[in-house]
Amino acid sequence: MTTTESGSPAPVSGTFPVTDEEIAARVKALESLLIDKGVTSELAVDKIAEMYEREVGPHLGAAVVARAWTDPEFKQRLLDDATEACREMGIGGMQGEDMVVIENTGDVHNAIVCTLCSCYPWPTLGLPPNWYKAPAYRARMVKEPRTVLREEFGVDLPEQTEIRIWDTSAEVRYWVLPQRPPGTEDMTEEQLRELVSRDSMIGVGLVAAPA
Ligand SMILES: [Co+2]
Repeated sequence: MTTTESGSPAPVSGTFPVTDEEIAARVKALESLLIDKGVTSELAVDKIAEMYEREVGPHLGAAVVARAWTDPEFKQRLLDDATEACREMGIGGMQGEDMVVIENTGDVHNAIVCTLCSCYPWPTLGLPPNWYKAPAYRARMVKEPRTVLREEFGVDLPEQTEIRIWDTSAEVRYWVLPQRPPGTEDMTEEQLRELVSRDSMIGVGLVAAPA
């Protein structure tokens, strides 16, 4: 495979699939071929998919967030170099080589999108949800984020809150450190983890205070 100077795979001109449908069709074709040739089995393919659904998923990102909320030095390291800070916790790997975490505050709300395709920080958030890959989300989130957040995700931000949208790519995979909700001062890191949703780390949700 051709690689760019930064070491990430470069698209092969003219043959690179561009839509999710094309990618899905190619994956299916490859999967059938590999199974036919005895290279792999349906079970092995399912196991990989399952790993990304169960083992590698937003609960890992949630653990990182809970640690950042309770350990200011870790939080600083996370904001300085997310890939390295996650590695400290044993979290990393494919599609997470260059992660950047941005912090939500009372003044600024951040959210991520991949305008070109569906780049996403797999090691901390798992596989992207379908809507993240949808052309409507990718286009509208850039043009009218406040409306999308309110109408599609029920996040109604105050007018004075600035919204910043980060275009995640194969080179830089952004994700969001959500705000720690009030009323959680006495909670342990383990308890805090349970509060952190995938959507809050994409920036299309807020972390709700415990009932
Ligand atoms: Co992309």
